Amino acid sequence: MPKTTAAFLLFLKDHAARTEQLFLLGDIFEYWAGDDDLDSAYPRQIVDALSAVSELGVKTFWMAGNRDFLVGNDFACAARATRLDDPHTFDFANQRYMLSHGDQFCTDDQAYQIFRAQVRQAAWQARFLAQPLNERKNMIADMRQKSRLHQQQSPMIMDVNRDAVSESVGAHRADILIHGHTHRPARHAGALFSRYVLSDWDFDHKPVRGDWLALMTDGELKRHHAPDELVIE
Ligand SMILES: [Mn+2]
Repeated sequence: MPKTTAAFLLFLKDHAARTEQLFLLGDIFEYWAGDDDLDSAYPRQIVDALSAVSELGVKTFWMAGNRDFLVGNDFACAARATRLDDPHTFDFANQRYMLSHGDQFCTDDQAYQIFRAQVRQAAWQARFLAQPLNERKNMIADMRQKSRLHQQQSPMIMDVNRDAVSESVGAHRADILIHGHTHRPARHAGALFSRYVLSDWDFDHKPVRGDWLALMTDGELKRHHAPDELVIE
């Protein structure tokens, strides 16, 4: 998705570069075959852009998504990013924030949760990463093909399970949860906590979309929707 990539690179250069801290919450890559793929053109382009942001003094944090969960230490070093666990919490302006990719809350999709538990095991990852890079890419292409077929049969991406969210937010005593993954951008204000859902990014297809949240020094949390300057016609 060349226009989406261009929009992301502009976002890094023109917006992320002006902040103090940048939190990326997963699925920046469509897939990640392993850190030995860092020298391929596309990963290299993104890693160099992230590294350039860090060089400007922006502290960069990386959380894995369900597509790029194989990102490892070599990637983090090259991108000059600090890897975060999912979820990650921090306190700011009297609020406790909880950041997550979001897929772990989609507990109604039981088949997916079984798959997720399997591929997040160290042993599974070690076995997978022991395959030659080209074979890994073939396996991923095969899995993505199957996933596309599955999505054509049941096109709705599952939403989060509200009970799973409440339980996790309660356990972390968070006031504000921020996540993506579900492609359902919204702000859900509840009695106990608020939940901000980020959009997916797509500048190659209509409707163009790609948002981010800016946490200001006074504690205001401001959403930016795919600004025009990132859209290439
Ligand atoms: Mn995802």
